[in-house]
Amino acid sequence: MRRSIRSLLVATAAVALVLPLWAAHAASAAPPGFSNADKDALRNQAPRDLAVGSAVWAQQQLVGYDRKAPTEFQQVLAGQFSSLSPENDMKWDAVHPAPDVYDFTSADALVAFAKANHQQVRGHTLLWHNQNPAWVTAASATWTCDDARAVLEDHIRTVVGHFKGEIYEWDVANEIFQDEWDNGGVRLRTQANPFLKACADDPVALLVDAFRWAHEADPDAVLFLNDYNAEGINTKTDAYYALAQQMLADGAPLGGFGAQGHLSLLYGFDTSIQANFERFADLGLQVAVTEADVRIPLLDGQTGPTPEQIAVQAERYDAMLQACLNVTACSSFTVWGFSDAYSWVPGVFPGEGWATITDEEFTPKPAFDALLESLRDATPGTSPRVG
Ligand code: 9MR
Repeated sequence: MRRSIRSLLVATAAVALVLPLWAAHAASAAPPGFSNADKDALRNQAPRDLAVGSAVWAQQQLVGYDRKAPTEFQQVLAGQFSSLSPENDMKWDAVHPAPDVYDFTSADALVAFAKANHQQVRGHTLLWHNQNPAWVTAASATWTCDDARAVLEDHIRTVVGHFKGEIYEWDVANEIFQDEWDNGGVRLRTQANPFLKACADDPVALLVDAFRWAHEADPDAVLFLNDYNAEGINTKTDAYYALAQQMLADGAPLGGFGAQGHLSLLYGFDTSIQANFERFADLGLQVAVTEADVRIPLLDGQTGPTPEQIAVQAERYDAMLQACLNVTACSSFTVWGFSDAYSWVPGVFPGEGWATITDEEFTPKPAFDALLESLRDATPGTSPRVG
């Protein structure tokens, strides 16, 4: 019978009752009921220099966190992962709801949870065409490039400055290239992104400055470009490769390239991900898998995935992790939520789902087992990177 995280929680809780005092002290970093020394935790099997993360929507899951009474979700999040990404809590609409108002309530809750559980935080995101507050959309209609620059600079300096020292990697620019199938093909989003639009005459200069502002606000954070459909070598990643070279030549403190890793079994898997990572690493950049999930088409009348779909899902997750493990410059591997209970997928892709590594009750799927095994094989016997 397959092991479930729920049964592990119960088992560790029982062991905790008979732990001697010295052991209780050693285990105090973990929330009650879940030991971070658990051999079956992803974070404990990862190589020391690889963060293994999950996205979490802190406003929904972490506000009000009580270390002494964590929810089951919080116990798994703390026990399995060494890194957290704010699914929505650091986006413009969350932290900057009005021109002169910054609200870090739920983002601070995420950072506090991460600290309490010896986790790192990946910041997400500072420049994007989605989830901008209404005031940005309205004001941008009449922005000059100088106006846009002033608004973006204030935002970046304030947000990155607020979290100075707390964030190891920031997705500074997210999804700034269109796709091949978009009107105009692969090119910078100088229409959909209000900041790039206002500065369409020289969007790269704006990007260089955005990275510079972020770097000045927190010199220790590694600053990333991040996008979907950016796993393999394709026209979009070719454009990123050229942009990265240009930004570096222009002196931008660009430090990393993130492939989100939102895959679907409706499409094939591009096996050039490792080669893609290697070419960015050769520029001196870190690379990362930042938002992995693998959604499964569930046809009408299909109550769950077929065994074959489940196996292919595990292979795809594992292929992304393998590419990361095989490239020394890969610094983090993050899943975009670990449970189907809270996945963004069904709401956005009707007819697709089952995209994460545990089911709605946090029972590990074969994809979870595949990741754990690969981490274990990569570095047998290592201990957590953080904590
Ligand atoms: O998972 C996020 C979901 O809760 C939001 O509704 C959505 C809004 O755009 O954003 C999702 O996260 C996205 C991430 O920020 C950037 N890459 C794609 C992710 C999935 O859409």
